[in-house]
Amino acid sequence: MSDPRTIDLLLWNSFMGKAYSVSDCFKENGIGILARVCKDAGFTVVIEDPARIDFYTAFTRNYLMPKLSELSERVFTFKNRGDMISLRKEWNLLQDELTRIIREKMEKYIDELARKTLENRVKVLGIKTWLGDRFAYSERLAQRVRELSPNTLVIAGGPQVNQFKAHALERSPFDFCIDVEGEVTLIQIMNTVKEVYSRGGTKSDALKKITDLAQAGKIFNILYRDDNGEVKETAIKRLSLNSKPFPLYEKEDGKVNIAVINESSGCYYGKCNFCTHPNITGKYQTRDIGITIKEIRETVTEMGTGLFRFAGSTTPVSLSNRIADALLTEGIHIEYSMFVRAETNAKKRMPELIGAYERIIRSGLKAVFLGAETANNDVLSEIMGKGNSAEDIYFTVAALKQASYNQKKHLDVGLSFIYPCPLPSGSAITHEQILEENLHLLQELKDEGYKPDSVLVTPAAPLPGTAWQMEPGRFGFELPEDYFQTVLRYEYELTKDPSTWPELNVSLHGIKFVDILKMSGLMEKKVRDMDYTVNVSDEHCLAARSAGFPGQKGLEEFKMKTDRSLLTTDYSFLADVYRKINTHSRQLAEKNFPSSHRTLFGGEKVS
Ligand code: B12
Ligand code: SF4
Repeated sequence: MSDPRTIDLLLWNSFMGKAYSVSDCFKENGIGILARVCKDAGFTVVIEDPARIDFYTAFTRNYLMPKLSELSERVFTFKNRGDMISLRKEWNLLQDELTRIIREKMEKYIDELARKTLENRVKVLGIKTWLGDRFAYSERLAQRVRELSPNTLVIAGGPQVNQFKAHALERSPFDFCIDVEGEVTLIQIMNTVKEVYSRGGTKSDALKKITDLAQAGKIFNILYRDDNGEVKETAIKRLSLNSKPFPLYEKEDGKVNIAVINESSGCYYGKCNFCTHPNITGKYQTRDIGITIKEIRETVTEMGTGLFRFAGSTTPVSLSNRIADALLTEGIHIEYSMFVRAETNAKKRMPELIGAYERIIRSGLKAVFLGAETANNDVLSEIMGKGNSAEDIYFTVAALKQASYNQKKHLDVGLSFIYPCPLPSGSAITHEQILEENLHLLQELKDEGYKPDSVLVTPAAPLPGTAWQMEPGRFGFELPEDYFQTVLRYEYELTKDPSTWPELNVSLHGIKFVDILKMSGLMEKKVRDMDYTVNVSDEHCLAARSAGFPGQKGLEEFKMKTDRSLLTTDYSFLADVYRKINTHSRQLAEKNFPSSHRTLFGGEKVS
């Protein structure tokens, strides 16, 4: 007897009850790819993606908004220190109350989603997990679905699973997790479930069948529990990037029209001791330029999208140069941003690098982001394993900036530092010295006319699967027993003073977590005092410029207003920004059509 369940897969992009960052609402390429393969395989798929500004606005609305807005006006423009202390206190109390309200809303939302799962007889609930609260709510939904819709199989995947692997399943109520990429494994599971249910089987039959297949090594990329309840993982196998399908986006999906393109996956260097990207993406791959261009072209013509973000952890200049050539040759007009890495021997290679970056900028590159980490060469090699030097960082930034001056096109360059960071054991290097050297590099870049547009400072954190986490002693970290399980759900309370954040029992060279945060804050303040803009990433620069915020002043205004929007939950500014970005993205796309064919993507004729 065939099973009457109506939805094969409900795919939920996990969310935390409020907006987290400007980029939340960008087009969801990961979910788009999964939707494509499931539909191609004949399954009915429903996507529940709350990361849309209309949804956020309606969902998060709360009575504290006017008060938070009024207070934020004063918090952001405070004049005297005495006032600040009492303002902060009031602000933190309001934030606590907001947390309570959001939690209540989320409980209700999760309950409704679980009921929807039951009513629609969803066979498989797939959750794209993210960090912090979003992971905790993913667990909450899985638990509620178990209670209300016990026949639904719950599978988690996405960045947090990719990062934490077995730890993401160990104490979580998911039935299975899928690591690294979902397309093949999810379809295999869906087919197994379909087959079991069509024979009149139950969820426990499906669980057993999938576990048996996993134990026999017949399913790759799956995290499962063996007969003793121990979490096991099968071998990782990835699709070649060339055969990875293009995402299937719904039209008018309420998202921001910035699309992510898989021009490469992971990092060609992949040896930094602190970096989790290789662990998340698996083996580095580049995609055939022709396929990348095809995806860009299709996204431009079918979705009316002209803004892009490359997905590679570090797009090598050789690859971006070839993509630029193809874009220029084919006359495709887009704007995009990406991650880059400081080039080795950058000083010697300046003319070559400037030439390459000029071409890339001409093809539409608007913003890049690169990790400097530190300006001290011993730390770069012994601690970071970065494979380049402070000189490389300086000359890569200089080449990027010089290329943009030569082209008379602005390029936003974001530079990030890890401070405080581990120090080589037995060396006389101090944190103060590192701070000074970092600031000196920034001063030099500024004095020589190569000032980066944004500087990010993050404290050192041993992320899962990195050398820092696997050999904490070597790098001066002390980590608690339950480190993974704590960090898995740890929410950075961005709305609050770090001194009020929940304690994390981690130390670096004996420095406690709260003091690590203070040191990082100190560097950030000093960088700000040098007239640098802080904490704006490349995709945020792309968003700011597309929404019409020019120059340093524009970027500062954008940052301040988006922060306030996020902190007060008054999303009117974000909604306005998104409208402008979408108009800009559409106008860029329209440049690619002959004027007689230009239509607004709502269907209205432009000319
Ligand atoms: C491009 C990128 C972005 C883009 C696009 C994000 C997106 N749509 O996925 C932008 C710039 C918008 C972005 C924003 C953010 N990002 Co980002 N991003 C990346 C980057 C560089 C590549 C991601 C990517 O496109 N991969 C390719 C696609 C196809 O993979 P995918 O989306 O993960 O989906 C595949 C698998 O994960 C799996 N899968 C996904 N979902 C599901 C669900 C199920 C049920 C299953 C079975 C499988 C499955 O199958 C998919 C298809 O292969 C990664 C780092 C890296 N190199 O991986 C960081 C990364 C994913 N981002 C990260 C973060 C923190 C963020 C932000 C929270 C940053 C911020 N403060 O704003 C936001 C959150 C955005 C949001 N939607 O809420 C972290 C995630 C950490 C974590 N554990 O959660 C990463 C790992 C970087 C890092 N810091 O280490 N990001
Ligand atoms: S930090 Fe950058 S260069 Fe180093 S491995 Fe990670 S992505 Fe690659």
